[in-house]
Amino acid sequence: MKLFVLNGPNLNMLGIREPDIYGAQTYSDLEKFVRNVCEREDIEVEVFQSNHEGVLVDTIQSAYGNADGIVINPAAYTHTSVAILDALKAVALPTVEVHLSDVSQREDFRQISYPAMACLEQIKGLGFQGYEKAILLLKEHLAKTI
Ligand code: CA2
Repeated sequence: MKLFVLNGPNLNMLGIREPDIYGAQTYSDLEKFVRNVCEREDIEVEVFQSNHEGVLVDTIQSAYGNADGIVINPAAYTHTSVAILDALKAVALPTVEVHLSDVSQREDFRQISYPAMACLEQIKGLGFQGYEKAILLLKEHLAKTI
């Protein structure tokens, strides 16, 4: 079983500012956390981060034939990107959307998620644990379908 874990713009800045919203840990801590969970669960993983919408679309497309599922935190593109939604629909892989913060309790502009329309579930407000929950959810889902 292989997963792609994709992170969108500014998540590489984690731990540098706004620790009250996103926590004090860094992006490198997040990557380590995801790798540890996947190793424990015997899942192969590739972890990506990009600040560029087109690169995220290219990476989603490259999951086709190369991964069984996708965990994605599209960051700010969550609220704007029909291109990311279309890419997820195009590859049609089981996908879970994750947000570190509870976007439902934040500004109005964060209340829409385009990618969520192509996702099994949206997990929000659990910090790094949200990625673990998403990985376990995909593992369970794929065990029934592969
Ligand atoms: O809660 C999340 O995981 C978000 O996807 C994070 C995005 C935000 O635009 C989404 O609405 C919710 C922001 C990414 C990280 O932004 C930083 C800003 C300042 C310092 C460090 C990271």
